Amino acid sequence: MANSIRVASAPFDGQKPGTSGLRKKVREFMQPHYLENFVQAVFDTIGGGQGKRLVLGGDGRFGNRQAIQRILRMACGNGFSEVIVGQGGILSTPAASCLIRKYGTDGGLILSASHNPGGPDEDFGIKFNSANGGPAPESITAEIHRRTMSIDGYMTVDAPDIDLDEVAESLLGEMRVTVIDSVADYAALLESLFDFDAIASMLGPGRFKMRFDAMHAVTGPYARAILEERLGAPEGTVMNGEPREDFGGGHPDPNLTHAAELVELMNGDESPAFGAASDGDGDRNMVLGRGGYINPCDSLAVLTANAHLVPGYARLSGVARSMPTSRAVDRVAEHLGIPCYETPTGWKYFGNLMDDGRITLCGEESFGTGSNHVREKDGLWAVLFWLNIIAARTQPAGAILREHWQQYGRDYFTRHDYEGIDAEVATSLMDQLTTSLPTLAGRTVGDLVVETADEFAYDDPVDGSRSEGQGVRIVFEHGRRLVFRLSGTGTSGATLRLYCESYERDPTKLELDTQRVLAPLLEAAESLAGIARLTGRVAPDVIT
Ligand code: G16
Repeated sequence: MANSIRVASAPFDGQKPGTSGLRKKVREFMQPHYLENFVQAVFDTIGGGQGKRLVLGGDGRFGNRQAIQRILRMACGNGFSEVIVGQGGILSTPAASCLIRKYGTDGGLILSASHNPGGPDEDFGIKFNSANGGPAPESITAEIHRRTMSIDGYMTVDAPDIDLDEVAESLLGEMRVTVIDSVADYAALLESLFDFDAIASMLGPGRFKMRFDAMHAVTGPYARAILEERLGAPEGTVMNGEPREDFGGGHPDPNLTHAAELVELMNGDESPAFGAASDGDGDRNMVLGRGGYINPCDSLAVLTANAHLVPGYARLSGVARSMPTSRAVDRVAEHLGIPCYETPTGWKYFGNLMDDGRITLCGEESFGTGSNHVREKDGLWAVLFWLNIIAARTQPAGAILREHWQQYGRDYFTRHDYEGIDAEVATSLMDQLTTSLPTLAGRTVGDLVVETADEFAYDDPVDGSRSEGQGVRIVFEHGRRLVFRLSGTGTSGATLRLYCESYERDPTKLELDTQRVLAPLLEAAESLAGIARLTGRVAPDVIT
């Protein structure tokens, strides 16, 4: 019997959850009591742990296993009745969401800094998902933060480590610890949504060739089990499939810059027909056809337009996208006669809409696509959705995309990221921009005339809550649009994101170079915001 112990501690500054949980440098997390204070704040916020049940797992990054052991002891010290842990401490974010829902727990803790790099000098993170399986809403994260500012101790027990490697049940004091297969429940859920027979007959040896880049992150075991073992894709379809604590030294962000190995393969002479990659914790996805990358905004639109071909999605109640995401999906929703919601950046804003039955599919420009099967975005789900459509239409991904543009027109879209800029400079840039907003309408910038300029605020139609300061929008004639916002997921300095889009209907202009098409808008962004002038940066660090 392990007796609860109270350990005294003092508050740390800055334990404010960002867009997706608390993300900090590992060294910051390694300070004594740092992790415990945050976890205790979570437990206090949900009304204590007495008799409650929790899902626990992470993306396997440096610090994952130790953190799980410490949280298990704390859960016991706080009176939880059961913690369900992924084998080896591994759970992808969508798999954790699936388990919370399936086993009806009171929530879950996911240890991940998502697409941020891992290792002793890199990033760690922790996020709390509520009983619906989704990221805690702002009202809860704000309360967690408030609690961290006054915390003076946490509850734990003195007990040895639990064996995380065997699927088994054991007791820690009176608390049951259930180590569960990390993949099985999630794989079964996906199998219930897609036409696995059609996908399997397409993926069989000697047929359609694809590659999935797990980037040495959490999806390796999931992708191997589903794509290779269940769907029969040849061994080797999954590349970089061994999860590593430092993601093999890479940056597990599935975009054109960081998934360069896959991008090169897809552009090569003998390229596979389809390529995909996922991120650190398995919720993001990037998909590529032969020779071409499919922008996440377009991907959401194509999935919506073709959902009727997928068994689990015969009927859509509605769709949603984050505000900076292009309006490609809006056009499909209009055509289908279903509502399309515009939310702030952050998956947490989709949760209410899904719980209320208002939307079935949703997505973001930041390589996130998902549905109401869980309450997180889901990388492998998106890959299977694409494979299901390709199998049903017997057409390659690139052809499906081109036909989509012919029908709906194309929303050219790019995002330019300026990373690690001085936080004060970034704030003052945004302040200057915000201050100028009332004067912008009607102003000519280069050849473009500003129609509207405002700061995005969101009123949640389900619970009536309001979220302000969610990005600056400047809309020019013909719906051309610039959006500026500061990232809520970085861990050093500030990251400025500039989103840029322009709609094209002319069928002869649908396959032009994105950066060239958007160059006049990008120039307007520079003259309005003075990024180079204020930050000294002449080019973005990442372009997607
Ligand atoms: C998180 C959120 C996403 C968001 C992304 C980028 O993704 O869940 O909703 O779009 O961060 O956010 P920001 O622009 O504030 O950096 P992930 O995959 O990092 O958990």
